[in-house]
Amino acid sequence: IWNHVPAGPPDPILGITEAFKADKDPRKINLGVGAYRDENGKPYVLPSVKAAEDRIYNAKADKEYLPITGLGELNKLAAKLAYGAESAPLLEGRIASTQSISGTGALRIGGAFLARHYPGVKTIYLPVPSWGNHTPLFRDSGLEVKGYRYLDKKTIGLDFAGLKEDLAAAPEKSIVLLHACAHNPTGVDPTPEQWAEISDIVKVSIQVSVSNARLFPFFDFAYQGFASGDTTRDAFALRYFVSQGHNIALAQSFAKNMGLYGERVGLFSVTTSSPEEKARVDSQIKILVRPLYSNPPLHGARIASTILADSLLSAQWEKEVKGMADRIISMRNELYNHLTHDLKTPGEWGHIKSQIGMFSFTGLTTPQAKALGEKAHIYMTSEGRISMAGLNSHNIKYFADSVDAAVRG
Ligand code: PLP
Ligand code: TYF
Repeated sequence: IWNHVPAGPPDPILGITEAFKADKDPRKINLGVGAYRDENGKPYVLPSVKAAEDRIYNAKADKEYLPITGLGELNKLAAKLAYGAESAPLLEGRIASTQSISGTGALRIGGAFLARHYPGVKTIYLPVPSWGNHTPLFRDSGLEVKGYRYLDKKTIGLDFAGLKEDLAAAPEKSIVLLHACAHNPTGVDPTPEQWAEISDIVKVSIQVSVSNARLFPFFDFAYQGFASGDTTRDAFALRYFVSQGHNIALAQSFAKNMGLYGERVGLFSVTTSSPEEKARVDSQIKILVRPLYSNPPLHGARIASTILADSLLSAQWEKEVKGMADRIISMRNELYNHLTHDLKTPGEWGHIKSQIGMFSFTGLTTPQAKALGEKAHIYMTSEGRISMAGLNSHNIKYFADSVDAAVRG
């Protein structure tokens, strides 16, 4: 009966882990998947998460189903974390939200909500390049997917002129996806001044009221705290847009910043114009979620809300996020120094230091990335993206030497 089903390609990112696992060389390094590793290359369970789990265990809570939109306490606390305690839509009770199966689930529910209810053009513009899963995810949720220029391959920096041109040319009332911080895969973020210009283009506010903005911004916020080490600073773009009166949609994830990857904790939210409108939107989100998975998982939601609800525990968590971000930043500096000063590797490597977040878009070509896998047992995406968190003081010299050899061919 399944004779006609063709074999599909492996996932371009998760496929790398398979190749890494099969490699028996002791020097091997996995820089493919974006998951934090500690100084010894090991997964890291945050002490604040362990403390929250102890509390949950000791409370001997039951395992009843959550409501369709998840743990209400988490929805409130997560909105405060992203939008800020002073945010007008938060204070005015007009943010509709649901807990989701991590960031991916938030994007998918968001896509489905927009496909069903957005009154404008059901096309979402993604940066080129964007996270590989964005295209299938939004297409499967019922939106048409197009791109806007983002990375300038020559400078390995932002193609700001191209971005502005493409967003200005996008049809009125289209949707635009923005990485709130720590752009994946490039590590290239707009500056605050550039964000302000992007906000204006999305709004084109000449006479139009913002509720009538030209484009509808959908923020993907998978790395709050991971970029700068400061959750408030990383929320700049999102909060700026909201302060400018934009109506926005938001996908949040606690996979990276709390290290809750496999627990699948995230949120989808959307700002509305009144508590009454919020209630209607909430009711439609429930109607979307119920036939998909009925209600979200419990344990991770309890962990995140336990941390966020307790001022001591959340202060501890903020320090731990900063610890992860700082380790990544120190790896950027070390790698840059090895390549530029020690090895004098041909090329310009400043972007390794200036890029932000989990990833560096190295500028290595697909053949060079392939050669690194085959000859040096170093695994990265074919577009030359490395997860900085896979580097540590034990393997960074070997990595830099191998990059140097690959570049010199
Ligand atoms: N969005 C971006 C840009 C990401 O990089 C990721 C994870 O790598 C996600 C969303 C969603 O991840 P998760 O579903 O694990 O929260
Ligand atoms: O490395 C990346 O860009 C991501 C990581 O369920 C990832 O693709 C892996 C699994 C998952 C979500 C994100």
